[in-house]
Amino acid sequence: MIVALAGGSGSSKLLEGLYRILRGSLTIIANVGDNYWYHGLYVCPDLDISTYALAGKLDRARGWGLKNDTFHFISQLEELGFESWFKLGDRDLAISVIRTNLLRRGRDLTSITLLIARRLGVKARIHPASNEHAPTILETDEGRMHLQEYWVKRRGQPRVRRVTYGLESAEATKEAVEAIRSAQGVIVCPGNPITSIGPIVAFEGIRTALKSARKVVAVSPIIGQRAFSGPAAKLMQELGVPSTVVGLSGLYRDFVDALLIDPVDEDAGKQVRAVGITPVFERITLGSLEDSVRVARRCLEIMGL
Ligand code: FO1
Repeated sequence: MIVALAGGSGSSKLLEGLYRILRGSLTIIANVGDNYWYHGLYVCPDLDISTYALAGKLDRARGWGLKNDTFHFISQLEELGFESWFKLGDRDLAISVIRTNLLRRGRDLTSITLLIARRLGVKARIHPASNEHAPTILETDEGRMHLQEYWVKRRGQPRVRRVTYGLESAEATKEAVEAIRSAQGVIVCPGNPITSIGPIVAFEGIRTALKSARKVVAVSPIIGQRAFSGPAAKLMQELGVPSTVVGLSGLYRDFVDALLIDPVDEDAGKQVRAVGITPVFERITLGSLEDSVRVARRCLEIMGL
């Protein structure tokens, strides 16, 4: 069994390649820091992005939501003068309705996520990092706000001073911790280290399990000493972390053994090695499924698989 830590659309691209190779031998631990209560519904974007990617239903161009979805629900909210900035699609809405109702009936997020994945024909296991609500909150120059409010409503514009992960009232699931403990290897997908991967590895149970995992390989979300998308780079810089593979290595040094880096970042190899991580050079732009499969294979090779 191979475990992948995933969050966001960057991660989903590698998940597609891993799933192609591993099918039922893949377990995903997905970020829950971006889960958001919206019009009484519990929306879990990273659980859904992972599920839809594996089911072949993700809108790849957007990187979230279901392909061929419509937005009548949102249009109606807008017409009624209610909040409509979070563009939850109509089909996507069905998933959130089911999830919210099952939660209200006492089922936990782990079993609900497995049920939805199974109903969509997914053979891999997808586990939320936690069953509890553990929101990623940003302290900004415009006040405290949830990640979705910062990212989607405010387009990542406020200046960020601090990020917290809601760890006081939440812990990692036993399924997530056990999956890492018994895995042949763990892959950290190319997600934003602050908002996608950070909230997963912040759970003590997960971090401890990662430190004794057989082998942990990460794929950099940063290419060419620049971060993947504008707000992500801005966020890292405002938190005092250079948005480079060297900055990333500093964040991952406790638990990652090897880091896949694009050859354009060859100069950073020495500094990555200096923090105790082995740099592995590989083209990591995941434009096509072939790219995703090639990078996924490389990760497994590094693990000796
Ligand atoms: N991202 C956007 O940029 N705008 C949206 O309106 C939006 C709606 C949305 C609805 C459901 C869902 O599962 C994800 C959605 N996302 C949207 C993506 C989401 O905000 C983030 O990309 C993730 O939370 C980070 O992984």
